Amino acid sequence: MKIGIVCYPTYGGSGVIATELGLGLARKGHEIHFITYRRPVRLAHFQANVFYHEVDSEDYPLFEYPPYDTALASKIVDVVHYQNLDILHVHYAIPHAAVAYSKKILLGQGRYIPVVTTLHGTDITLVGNNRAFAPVVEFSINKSDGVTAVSQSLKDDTLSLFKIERDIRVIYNFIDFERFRKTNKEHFKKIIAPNGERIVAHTSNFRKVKRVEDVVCIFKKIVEKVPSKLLMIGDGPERQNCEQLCRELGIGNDVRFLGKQDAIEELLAICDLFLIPSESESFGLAALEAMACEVPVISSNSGGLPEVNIHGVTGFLSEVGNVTEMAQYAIQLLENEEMLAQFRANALAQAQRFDIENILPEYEEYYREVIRKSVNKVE
Ligand code: GMT
Repeated sequence: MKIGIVCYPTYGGSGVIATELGLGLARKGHEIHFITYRRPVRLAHFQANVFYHEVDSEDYPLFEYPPYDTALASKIVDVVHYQNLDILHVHYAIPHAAVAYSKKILLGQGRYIPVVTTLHGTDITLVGNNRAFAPVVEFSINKSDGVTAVSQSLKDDTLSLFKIERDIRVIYNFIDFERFRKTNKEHFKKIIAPNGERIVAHTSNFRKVKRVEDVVCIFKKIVEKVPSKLLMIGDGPERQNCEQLCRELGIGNDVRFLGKQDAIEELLAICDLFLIPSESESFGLAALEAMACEVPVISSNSGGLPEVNIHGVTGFLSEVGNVTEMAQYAIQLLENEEMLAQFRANALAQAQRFDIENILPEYEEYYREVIRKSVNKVE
């Protein structure tokens, strides 16, 4: 198939999933066309049947905001037409509602392009916080030929927030074990934890919703009982406050802020525990990445996290904000070598359920189904 992928190209999970999906499909022989305003972070190397089309929405002195949606719609029309795509896969209803324009324009040219939209969460929670976006998100979902959600919880939230006229297929996020697996990085470990301390990690884009200050508060309680180090991986709006809090709590020397990292798997390989206390999380790809590297997870129980992290098996889950309980669970695990080893094995086994090798065929099958149903469609 010739597949166009429209995504948000940043370090966020949706961009990662869109890119890895495209690369995986390309390995299986499909021709993949990424359409986005910047090269996606994980699209680093040349691959024969992968193409990248940059959306160029230059600033124009007359306009206060660059007209990104218009530029995107035009680029989609161009790529679908000249590359003769079979299907478009759009990651996020917002900001990619512009796809609806492209469909109409192409229809005027006698071309029906089927569109699959994958919901990743933030577009849905955005509407939860601001109803002003609801009509556009609802329209994008209802006008798609196929809609997928990355967890059952996100599907349920979408159905309760919007008037949805079509079926939503749950296709879970996935992990590539070629890359995410436990490898021997003892030399890193010696630098970060020279006295054999436990290593705890958190990865995110440091948005408010990630509750990074909870990560610090949990760690403060951990380090009082178990000699440990905390790796804070990623960057974003809350990083500064978080660093300040570490200083105020007197744990600055035990916490390393590493910023955005490309080879996260090399850091996860030396970790004993992963913390993700998010306020809302449609899936929690970061938790899955940790589990694939045999790292148990202490998380909140929000959104899709309970579908990934299994309480008492791969880690523990608590109510959002219950840092005391999360710290107790963490200490319980870190102090018990046997239990930790069992949870590590369980985390890996659970992550294997989300192996890219199992999930890619689900997308391929779904594309075929959507294309089949779109034949002879005129609206
Ligand atoms: O969580 C973020 O801030 C990033 C966001 C994104 O758009 O990349 O992540 C969302 O999509 C990921 C991939 O499907 C999920 O693993 C995250 O749980 C989801 N984030 C939220 O729902 C807040």
